[in-house]
Amino acid sequence: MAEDWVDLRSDTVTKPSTEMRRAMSEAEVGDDVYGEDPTVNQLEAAAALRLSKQAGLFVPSGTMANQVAILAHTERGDEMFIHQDSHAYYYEGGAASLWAGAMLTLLDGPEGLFSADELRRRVRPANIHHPHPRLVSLENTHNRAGGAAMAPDRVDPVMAAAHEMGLSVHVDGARLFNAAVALGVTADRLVRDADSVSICLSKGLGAPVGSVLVGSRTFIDRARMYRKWLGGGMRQAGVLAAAGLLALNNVDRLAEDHVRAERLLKSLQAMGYHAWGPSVPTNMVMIDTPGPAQALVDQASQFGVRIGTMGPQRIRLVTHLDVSDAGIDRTLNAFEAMKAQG
Ligand code: TLP
Repeated sequence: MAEDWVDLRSDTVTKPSTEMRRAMSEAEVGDDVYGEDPTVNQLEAAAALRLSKQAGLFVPSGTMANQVAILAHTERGDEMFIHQDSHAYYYEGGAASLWAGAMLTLLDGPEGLFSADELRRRVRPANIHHPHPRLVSLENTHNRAGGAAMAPDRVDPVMAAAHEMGLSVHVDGARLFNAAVALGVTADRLVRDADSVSICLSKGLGAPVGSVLVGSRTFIDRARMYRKWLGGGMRQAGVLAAAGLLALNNVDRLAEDHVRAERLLKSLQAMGYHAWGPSVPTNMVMIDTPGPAQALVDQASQFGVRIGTMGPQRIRLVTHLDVSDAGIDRTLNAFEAMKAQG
């Protein structure tokens, strides 16, 4: 792709900065499978501290973080409750059934979250006919809900209901820091009652690779074994963790991405596009298209703007640290020209 493209397909496309590349090349490393990589150990501790949990586990991707968490929380055949639009159900290739043998029960609710009452209604009493209800998986921010940030008053009651019924709670916090910045609360507050949380370093935070799963020490010890099962034990992974440590410094600047996404949203709406975002938006804008979304994607590419589809008639634009104000101007000019082209 030409260097001057504006790439709004995802915040996963960010490239490591010069400073990050330098830190990677200078990282102190060891064999992490022996627990001897000082930079990985530092990153795991930093992530755990940041989220007020006891321990962390560095994994190659957000998908592996979620899957390792599901494996560590469940036994084969256990029931896991998840919103029908969540990444761990919608975009992970059925992996929870493949690896953990979990039965996924899909719940619905506005903006990527079901209510505590809905959860109570769906968790069935112990009975030989029913699977063991074991896990609730939440996602904050919620990707398919347009990057919706979920405040404590929305998630706390769901977590409380899960715990009342003896279920554990995992939070897919791939973009948890976006939620924290948008809501003006600390990230650890958002996951205060969660038993495990995964965060991605390779999205808006700008690291090239990596996620961290955090939870209690016992849980992380268990998770380490499952990471091994999935082949996610990396050796001198400190070169990657060094980037992750710097990525954690990029949390405050996520606010800039949110401002840019808001400008995109308002301007696209003013042009007559059916652009929308959730009630607490972050770094995403969705556009519902009257015709095939792919046609708009192809059209935009002629203007040097990359966007992605989220369904046959839905487009997603994601702001991140490699999209500047000039990139937003260029995108808006492209959409204006596309409107004129019809
Ligand atoms: N999401 C990607 C695609 O897979 C859709 C994106 O471009 O948004 N949890 C959430 C909430 C995610 O959005 C993603 C990535 C993941 C987990 C998985 O992370 P990776 O790609 O590192 O496995």
